Amino acid sequence: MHNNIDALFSALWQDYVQITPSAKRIHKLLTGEENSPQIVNDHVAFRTFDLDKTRLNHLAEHFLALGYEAKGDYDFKAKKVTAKHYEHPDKDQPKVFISELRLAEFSTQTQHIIEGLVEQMPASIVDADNFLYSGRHWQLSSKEYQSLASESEYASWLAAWGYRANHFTVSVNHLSNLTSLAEVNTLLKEAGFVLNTSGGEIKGGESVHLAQSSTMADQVELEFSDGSLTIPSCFYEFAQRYNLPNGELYQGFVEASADKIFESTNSK
Ligand code: OOG
Ligand code: NI
Repeated sequence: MHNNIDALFSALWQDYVQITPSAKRIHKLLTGEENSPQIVNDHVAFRTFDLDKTRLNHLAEHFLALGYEAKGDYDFKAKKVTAKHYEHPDKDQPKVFISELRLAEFSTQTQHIIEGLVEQMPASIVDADNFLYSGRHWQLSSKEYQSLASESEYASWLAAWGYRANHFTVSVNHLSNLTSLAEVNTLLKEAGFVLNTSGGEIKGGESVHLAQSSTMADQVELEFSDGSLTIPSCFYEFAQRYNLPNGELYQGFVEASADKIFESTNSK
């Protein structure tokens, strides 16, 4: 496991931008060319399957070892997903959102395909330093990919891309030249980026202490065992947080909004 937070997030970012070219362009757009202030990440998100070898807790271990603490628990009934978020005592570090797909709630065909993928993966790999940006550890055919996608686009995304950051999230509160999420969205749309409009362009808002928006994932050509397909890779998210009545900035997530953010990797 990594013993350095900055090294881990820097490796995650390098892996992420390789398959998410728009994230690099958006990063430039938001910081400007001159005197670019640093982008602060609100959070980074990961996905996994809830099989013994790969469950959420194995991913979380990497962050617990770096001093992160478990905070919120979330349940997405329709998506058949459970999630947790983690925070570091140093509030300048990004939060981490990890979710897992509940296989038992899927058809036997989907369960069978996913068990077959995870079987190919050595158990010890989840402890490796680079596990969180190691990609997929299995052979996958485009037929299997499409079969999974017909039941769950979360499942097909994870089968195709494996273990890596699913998205990074810009903290709008920390931007110096833009003061609201609506302004960020306008800038993105003017530059030609496509936003996720499921549940509205802005999910949540001041009333739930968190406003979020995201791009639709980039489309990237990926090699399968029987040829290649152009499929959604990763997306970029933007989050603006508001104070709680006690004056502290809200640090959690909002289930109804997150439910729609998941759809940023849908193919349409
Ligand atoms: C996670 C979606 C939820 C948020 O900020 O609410 C989320 C995912 O797509 O894996 O990131
Ligand atoms: Ni997110």
